[in-house]
Amino acid sequence: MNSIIDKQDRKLALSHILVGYFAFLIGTFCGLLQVFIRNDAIELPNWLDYYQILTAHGVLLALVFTTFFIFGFLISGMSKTLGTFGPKTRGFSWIGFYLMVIGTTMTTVTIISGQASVLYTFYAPLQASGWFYVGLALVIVGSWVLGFSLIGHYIVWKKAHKKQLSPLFAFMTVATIILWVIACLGIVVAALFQFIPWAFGWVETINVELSRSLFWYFGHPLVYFWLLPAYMAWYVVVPKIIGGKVFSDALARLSFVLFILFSIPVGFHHQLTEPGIESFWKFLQVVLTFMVIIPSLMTAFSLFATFEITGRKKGGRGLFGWFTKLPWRDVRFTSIFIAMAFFIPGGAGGIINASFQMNEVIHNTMWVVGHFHITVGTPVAMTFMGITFWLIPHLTGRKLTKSIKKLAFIQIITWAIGMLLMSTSQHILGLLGAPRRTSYTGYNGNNVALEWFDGILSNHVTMAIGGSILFLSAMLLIYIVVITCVASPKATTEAELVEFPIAESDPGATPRFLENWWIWIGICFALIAIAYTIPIMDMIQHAPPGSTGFQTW
Ligand code: HAS
Repeated sequence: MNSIIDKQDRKLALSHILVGYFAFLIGTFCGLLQVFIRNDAIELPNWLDYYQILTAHGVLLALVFTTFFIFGFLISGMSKTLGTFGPKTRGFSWIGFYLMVIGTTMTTVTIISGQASVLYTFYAPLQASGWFYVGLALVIVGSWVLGFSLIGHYIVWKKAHKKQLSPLFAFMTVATIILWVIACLGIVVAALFQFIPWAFGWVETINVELSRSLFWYFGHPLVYFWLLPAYMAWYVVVPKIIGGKVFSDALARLSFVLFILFSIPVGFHHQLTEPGIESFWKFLQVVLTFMVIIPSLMTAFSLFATFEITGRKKGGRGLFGWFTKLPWRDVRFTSIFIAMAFFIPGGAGGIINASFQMNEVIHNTMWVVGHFHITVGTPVAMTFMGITFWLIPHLTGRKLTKSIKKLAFIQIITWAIGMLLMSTSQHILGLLGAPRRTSYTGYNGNNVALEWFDGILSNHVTMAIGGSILFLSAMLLIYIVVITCVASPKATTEAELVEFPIAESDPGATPRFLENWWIWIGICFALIAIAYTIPIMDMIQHAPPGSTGFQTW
């Protein structure tokens, strides 16, 4: 294992992370505008509209920031645990990076120029410029090139270490990339054979139900592509930070295998209220959704066990004495612990969403917006922040200074407060019936709608206060990123170098077949075939006339 990552690999990783944070900067500013627009508190210039901002917010944060940051983290960890990249791996990784940058730029230009106010789920029959879809396809292709170059690095290591289980970080990276590549098949087929020909006018109409189903075939595993790198930090980095070790190497690997199997054949749980899909297939995919909850619950169990064992080793007595022994003054731990804590209600909300009857109540309401701000917006994003505090200094060879640690604490506390206010009010608004994806409207003075704005601390005002605190916290984070990148003092000795924490994990009792990827890929495709073949065939064979494109902006 490298003590310090090779300079060339650090440059590659840092480039990804900085592009990710540039997208984060623009995306969070859009978020601030949104909460004020929804309160009718600001008037936009006529060349800009709410749906343009909302599209930019979703694409730049949910698709761009996450993808670039994730690859920056995976590149660092793979170089750390498997050794320096060979020239081929590094060369292909740079190609993947530039493809993603070009694709992101194309997509962002179409949004800013008002040709793609279709939101990040780009539901047809809303039709964006064809270059929007080409740009997204390039981001996906670039991420595949990156993914395969990391798998290439893994294969080189495996050849040199026959019969050995790979280090846990590398195993989890490969599992995440397998999940990502299989999940992207849906969106690549939709983009290449539906959206791009339709948007460029080569075909008149689009099969809307099919395009949405292919999107959600991709859209739900997309959330695990976000979550699994966070879980990698939870499983492999946090135990090292708290002075412990991985609770169970086998459980950690099994949980990632279960995500490969169950995270894809569940997309219909985003379409439970949609006609055109028979109830049986929705029901089957809801059952599979509840299967995909299991690896998350296994993770929760494993984390609690890690904390308790480590806390007791440090002298924690009684039922909860171990809790006080955890390193609360270490922002690298506390940030990620808060992220985990948010995932308890976030995950519980997911279970409500997936319950057929309850989905009828919350679908397309602000409840869902509240859900994803305490899933991707905090467990994932705040874990990425917790990683950032040490990863950027590690990659730049700069110190993690006391002042930065203090600012980092302020940043995570303000993020947690802002998110608590904003997400809670969004959940309540959803239960009161407030729809998502709408700009400000009083519905002609309708009493029910006016209730959403009732009182000084109405849910909308609370959402705006929470959103404003989040924005300030985000700006503080950007300041921390810039300072740790270019201004913090350089480490002059080995001891001053910020480590990349990797916990010890004992694979002694781990069954070797867990690393036989072809078994898991085969079962994954079998489950996908069972869950999707007949309903997708039905959507094609009994396709309605299809829709031309609409630009409602
Ligand atoms: Fe979700 C909608 C169901 C997880 C993100 N979800 C969304 C959307 C996004 C999103 C972005 O069934 C909106 C998409 C759109 O724009 O329309 N979601 C689930 C389910 C899970 C789930 C069942 N979602 C996530 C994750 C996300 C994410 C993770 C991002 C990272 N979601 C849905 C459904 C919809 C939906 C429907 C569609 C709603 C609609 O109708 O539109 C499960 O994976 C959740 C399992 C997790 C748990 C929690 C386990 C707890 C853990 C933390 C333990 C912490 C510890 C630390 C131990 C059951 C692992 C110590 C803590 C202490 C406090 C001591």
